[in-house]
Amino acid sequence: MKAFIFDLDGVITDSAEYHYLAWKALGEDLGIPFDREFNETLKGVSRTESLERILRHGGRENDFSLEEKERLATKKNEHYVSLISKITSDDILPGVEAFLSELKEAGYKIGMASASKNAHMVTRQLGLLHAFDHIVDAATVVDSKPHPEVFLKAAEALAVDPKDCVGVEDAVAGVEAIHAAGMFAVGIGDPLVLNEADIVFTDTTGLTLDNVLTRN
Ligand code: B16
Ligand code: MG
Repeated sequence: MKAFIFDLDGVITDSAEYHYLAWKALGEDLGIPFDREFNETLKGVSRTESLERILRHGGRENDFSLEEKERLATKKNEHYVSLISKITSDDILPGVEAFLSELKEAGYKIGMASASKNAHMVTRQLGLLHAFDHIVDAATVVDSKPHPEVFLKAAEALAVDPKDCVGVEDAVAGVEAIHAAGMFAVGIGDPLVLNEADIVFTDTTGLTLDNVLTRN
């Protein structure tokens, strides 16, 4: 293995929680309440596709014009940005900084593959921009996860063959994208939900080079 490529939301920081709160508030405004179980199906999914899934979930998929849907997505994003504007390095998930340092010292390339258009902003807020050799976010990607494009672009920017990359993800769609890119998949979360991953750690404290390489 020569490179590690990380998802952002739910892996580096718990912004997945803020996405959930912002979508939930919008859903409630639209009379579409939903729970954490449904929210699992939104993780790693782009903003527009997430909105489509929520509208379908509430049987309201034909109730809004394209412009109205754009307004709804913007409203959610403004709420999300206001929630994450308060995050700091204290919001980096436990074990992540130590793991990033361990990888850097061991000479691995480090990339980010995020479906979020806010990835640079969130990473800057966390004080982690310097820790990544390259960040690919949704702004430069045509096909969202589970399509492999975002992981393949990160590998290309790092000049590493995808088969020599480890992808780290908290979302089912993300694990699928890692495998479709031909990479080794590390899941963070519930092993029953992320059962397609090659290794699953229930949380980020399991992330050490030893733990990953001995199971690889
Ligand atoms: P934005 P990741 C994803 O980021 C989130 O998991 C997903 O819930 C969100 O809808 C998506 O980014 C789009 O985010 O609205 O900020 O562009 O997990 O791939 O880092
Ligand atoms: Mg994620």
